Amino acid sequence: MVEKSLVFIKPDGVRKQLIGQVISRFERRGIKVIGLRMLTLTSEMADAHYQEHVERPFYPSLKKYVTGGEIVAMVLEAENVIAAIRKMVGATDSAAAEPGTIRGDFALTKQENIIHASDSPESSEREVKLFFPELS
Ligand code: 3AN
Repeated sequence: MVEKSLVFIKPDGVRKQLIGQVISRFERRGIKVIGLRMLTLTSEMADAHYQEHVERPFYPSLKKYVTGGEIVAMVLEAENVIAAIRKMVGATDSAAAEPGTIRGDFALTKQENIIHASDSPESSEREVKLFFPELS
């Protein structure tokens, strides 16, 4: 089944000039970029995007980090792409992420982990609507 995934390169990824390298990994795998935009997350968008984390103790720090610089958001499309991208991204805690994954190659901490990718068809639908209403 053809799926869409909402991915964004977080402020640390943009600051480390990894935009091209991250997008190349998806393109060379045969995944299509069907939407692409650079933006800075507002407080409201961060709360909406991380709705399941807003009450967590780490959320104030997470919010400061994700709203603290430009991000590059994109919609990626291919067959069964949500799970494939999550594998390419690697574990949430970059220190534990396998080498060869984006986090395993470019990051070392749990919070500053370079990239977000939708974790299910339900999150993808919600997140694409939030970032790219014209594509949902
Ligand atoms: P993933 O990004 O792998 O889907 P989530 O959805 O559990 O992981 O977490 C969203 C983001 O929140 C992570 N990418 C990371 O930046 C941050 N985060 C998650 N858990 C923690 C934690 N225990 N401490 C600090 N930041 C965290």
